[in-house]
Amino acid sequence: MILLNDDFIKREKTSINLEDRGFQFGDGVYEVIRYYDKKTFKMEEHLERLQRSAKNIRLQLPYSIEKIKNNLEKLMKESDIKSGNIYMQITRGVAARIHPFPKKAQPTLVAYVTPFKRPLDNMENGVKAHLTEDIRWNRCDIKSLNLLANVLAKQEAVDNESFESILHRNGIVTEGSSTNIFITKNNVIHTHPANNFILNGITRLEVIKLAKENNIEVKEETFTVEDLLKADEVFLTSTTSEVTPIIQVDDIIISDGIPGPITKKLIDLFEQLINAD
Ligand code: DCS
Repeated sequence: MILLNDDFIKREKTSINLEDRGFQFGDGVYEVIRYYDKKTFKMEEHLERLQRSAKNIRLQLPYSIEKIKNNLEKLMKESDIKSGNIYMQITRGVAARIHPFPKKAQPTLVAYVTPFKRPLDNMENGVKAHLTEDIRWNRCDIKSLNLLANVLAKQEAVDNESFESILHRNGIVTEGSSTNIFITKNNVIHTHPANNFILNGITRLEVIKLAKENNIEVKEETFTVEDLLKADEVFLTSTTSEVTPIIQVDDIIISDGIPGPITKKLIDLFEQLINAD
């Protein structure tokens, strides 16, 4: 089943209208929401961000947040996938292809679930990352469907046998192609502040909260590529990657190539949060 606007329909019966502005312009916003054992994780926070993203691109949501939430819960409950991701996107709808907002188009909401296993191996052993330039626009805080620069960066990671690309703007580390990046130095966590240069990840916010509750100092301040390469520990966060240690950035080995103590502690705390929620 997929959710198309307010209807639950069979996946085989879905088709994309070739004049949907999501398809032609990437004119829309999206969210990826995790669920574990048929329980959604931080659904409200994701929906609040969806509202903010929509407002920022001047897109009126077609339904109330309450209605969207209930429909997503139903989609998840009725699926035979026990643990997975809910993917949802809302576009500015179907209209003849002209750049300005169409006068009559109704937004198109599409959502479906996909199976997803927790990346336990990566979390335990850590992953390799690749450094590349952040060539995105200046509104990375909007979870927009336009992901071309992110796709190019992720492919560069794959080409370099890495799990993720770490992006930098003029030597300042912003985030990953689909993750937030953290470093630790002398027991203090550093991560880019939540401004227009990064997506303020839901996982990022939870990890900052967990760290502070456990008396680990967090500085939401910019840091440089040099700081990254000299860090004690590096890790990334996202809905699908949770907290994943980074043990190598290109040729530079981080924390002797094994996940460090602060990262491990946060992995444990995050796991407790999943189980408690
Ligand atoms: N930064 C970017 C650019 C992202 O695309 C994402 C999420 C994050 C950070 C982390 O945010 P969350 O903690 O809220 O997930 N990317 C989603 C995606 O496109 N696939 O999985 C998650």
